[in-house]
Amino acid sequence: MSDELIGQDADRRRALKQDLAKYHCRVHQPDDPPLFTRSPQPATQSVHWRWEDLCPLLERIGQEVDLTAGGPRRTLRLHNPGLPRGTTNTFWASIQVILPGEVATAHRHTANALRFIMQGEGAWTTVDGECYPMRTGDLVLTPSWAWHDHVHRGDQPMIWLDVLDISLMQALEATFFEPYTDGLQPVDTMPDRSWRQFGSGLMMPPGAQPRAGGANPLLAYPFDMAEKAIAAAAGMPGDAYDDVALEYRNPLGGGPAMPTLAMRMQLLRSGFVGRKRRHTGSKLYYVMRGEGATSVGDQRFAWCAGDLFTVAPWDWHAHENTGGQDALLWQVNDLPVLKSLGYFREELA
Ligand code: GTQ
Ligand code: FE2
Repeated sequence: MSDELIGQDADRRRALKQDLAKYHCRVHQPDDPPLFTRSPQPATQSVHWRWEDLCPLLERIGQEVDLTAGGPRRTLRLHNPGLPRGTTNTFWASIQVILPGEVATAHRHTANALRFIMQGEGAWTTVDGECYPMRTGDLVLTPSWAWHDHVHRGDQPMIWLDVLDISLMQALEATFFEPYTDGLQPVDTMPDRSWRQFGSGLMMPPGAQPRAGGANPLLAYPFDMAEKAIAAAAGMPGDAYDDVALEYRNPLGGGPAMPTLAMRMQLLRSGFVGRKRRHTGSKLYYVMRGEGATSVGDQRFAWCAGDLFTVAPWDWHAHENTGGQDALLWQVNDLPVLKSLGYFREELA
């Protein structure tokens, strides 16, 4: 088409814009962004948060931000500068601070939530009446619409990573929230109920059923179990990209631990240099131990214990252990969403 014809078409499109608007219709405009790109062009950025920066900020919000009954949690939100809100395009990650003697009152929401304990002990979370102690490295799930509250009886501040599929829930306009009327919910006399039934991962009650809505019946994955599993897997040859990685699974059917979020523990042994890959879906890493570096796009994140970083969708990335010790990473990602909808793609270097 000649420039002249293209110009005429553009003029007609612009004129149509006015006439169509009152009927809530439009045609593609010359200055609209393209409908499709050959590959993803994410707004989400790959970001590195250093523990040395986070630590004083957590101390500060502990002192300066109140935790009130029925109010929001006291959290430091990990904000993605490429997005209006959230840590990635599907989930929010925040570090929650709870001080000795404090309680975070009960509520429930449609967002799926999980907690990975960063530091501290003596806090308990109750999920639909089941009470779980929280220790460093434990993973505790709060499935969609489960009542939950947190109580801290220890004598040191307690911090954990919260991850919720808020951006996804908001995009789907499926937000529901309900505060509990009475502060804290009643606690079952038998603690750790789901762990007692499903915690071995190998054996479970005959005829075991998922929770309401098909959710994972197991609510807690303690660190000592994850550590033993990783140690056993480390006897096998490593993976060229991830060295030794294990995913937390739903014991009923073996799917991801949550419908929208998958979690992994990953060991990068001293000297490991991983290969590069990229895939759709976003992920967040938390460094539990060791030192290393992850190249992401044209950035290089040199990380150590306590750091967190995201890998944005379709960003090339590779991990390496640069320290003299094994490195232990914990990961959460939204791959279950991509995979269940047929949007997962991966490219290996
Ligand atoms: O602890 O229930 O980081 O409801 C965000 C929303 C934590 C929680 C968050 C929440 C919670
Ligand atoms: Fe919550």
